[in-house]
Amino acid sequence: MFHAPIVPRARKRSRPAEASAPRREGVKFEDVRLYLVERKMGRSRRSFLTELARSKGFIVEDVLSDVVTHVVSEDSQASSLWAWLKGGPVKNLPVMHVLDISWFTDSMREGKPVAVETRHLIQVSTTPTPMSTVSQYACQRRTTTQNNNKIFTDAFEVLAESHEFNDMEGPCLAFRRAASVLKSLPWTVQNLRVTEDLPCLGEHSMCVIELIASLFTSVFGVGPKTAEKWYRRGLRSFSDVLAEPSIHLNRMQQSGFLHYGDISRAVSKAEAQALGNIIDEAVHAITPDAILTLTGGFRRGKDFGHDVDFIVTTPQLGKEERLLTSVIDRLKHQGILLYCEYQASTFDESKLPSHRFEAMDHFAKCFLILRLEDSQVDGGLQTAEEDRRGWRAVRVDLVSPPVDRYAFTLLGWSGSRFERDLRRFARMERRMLLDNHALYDKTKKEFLAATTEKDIFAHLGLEYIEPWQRNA
Ligand code: DCT
Ligand code: MG
Repeated sequence: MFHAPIVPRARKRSRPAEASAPRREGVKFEDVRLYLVERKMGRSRRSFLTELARSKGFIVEDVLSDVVTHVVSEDSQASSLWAWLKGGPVKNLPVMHVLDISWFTDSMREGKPVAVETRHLIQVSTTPTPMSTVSQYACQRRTTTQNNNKIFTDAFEVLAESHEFNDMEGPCLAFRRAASVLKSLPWTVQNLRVTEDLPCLGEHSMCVIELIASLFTSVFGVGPKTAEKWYRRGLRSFSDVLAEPSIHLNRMQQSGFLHYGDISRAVSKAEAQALGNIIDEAVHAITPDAILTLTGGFRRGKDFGHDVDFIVTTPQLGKEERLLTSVIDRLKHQGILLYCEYQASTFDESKLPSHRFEAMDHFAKCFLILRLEDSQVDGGLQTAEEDRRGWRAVRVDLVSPPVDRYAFTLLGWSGSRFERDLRRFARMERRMLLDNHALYDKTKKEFLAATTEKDIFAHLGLEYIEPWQRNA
């Protein structure tokens, strides 16, 4: 599973390397993940409080993300804090506690996370959210020189000038007004969702925002941070990036640019089937009784996907990792391996399941780009008319869990939001922890075994739901 979507959408997985993972030794409260808001608190006080909390066994995340459970802020004005939070990337804000420093100090004093009381909560007043109160009139907005949305306002102003040059007053004024609204925001627009309530943003402005927000992240191997860095350096197109001598693309990004056209195009069911045949041949040439299962969107019955996901394992517990590396070698010798990133297993069966939706599982896996020939696909490739190459690049993910974890991986990798809610249901309704590795019952303090997905649903006291009914 990779980061280059067909259409701009949230990255499939955040790489642990990109988010500075908090230290893990001495952690006492697995379920509580703090995030200290630096604004108003200041950097040095924030790092002091971070060290203090970690020394008491708390997990403190360096970056605000969906894994955070408790956001702690000091002296922030509720409305601007909430505006900033809602303008950010987190989707789980509704289930996060947004707390005053008093909760933090109470918890430090007690040496454990104290129960959240009303006095701890930073609540935005019952008036409409700050976004909907942004006036359409500049004379009712406070706009400092701190422009948090220069990325977008630069583009709007260029478009306004070009329309002015062509005597198109209407669009010119529209882009100027849109730029003016974004300049007044105390936070940076991260995606279209947060702009829905803003005034003066018409359809064209929204398109520009979406284009810019996803300009570079649609390249395989380029995340939001790199995209932002390139944009801030004035780069506006792929050719700008490729022509810029100071930019050194890593292997992943090189492949992303090299195969951009192919891997930005949807993969059809027939192409997925053809890839299944290729992987099946490779797997069973190495281990005749190996287990190969199609997962991801195609298992849920989707007709198209942005990649093809498989589970590859072996009935002999512990041999799965060697099987994966042998499959990779075989694909390489067949001359169809265009790119490979292999991640060895870091699975630790003593660790409790993590409820972090975005956490990558610890099983051995590989992210591939494979060359798929037209002749291998029933009905031929999904390529553009003028494309006469006779092949296309396709992204394929392979994950290799130990066979006793197969059911959990199959459930997890069959995915979509359904899986996230299954984990949330387990945690909130059953005091159980579920992830791609295991199911743990916190009441009985034991792991629950499962050889099929149905076993897991039964442990959770849920009616079994077929994969094609999980397109939540
Ligand atoms: N997954 C996971 N852990 C993550 C992210 C995803 O276990 N941190 C699972 C959920 C779905 C599965 O991996 C495949 O991921 P995607 O290919 O991104 O999802 P998809 O449903 O297959 O989407 P698409 O059809 O676009 O490939
Ligand atoms: Mg997929």
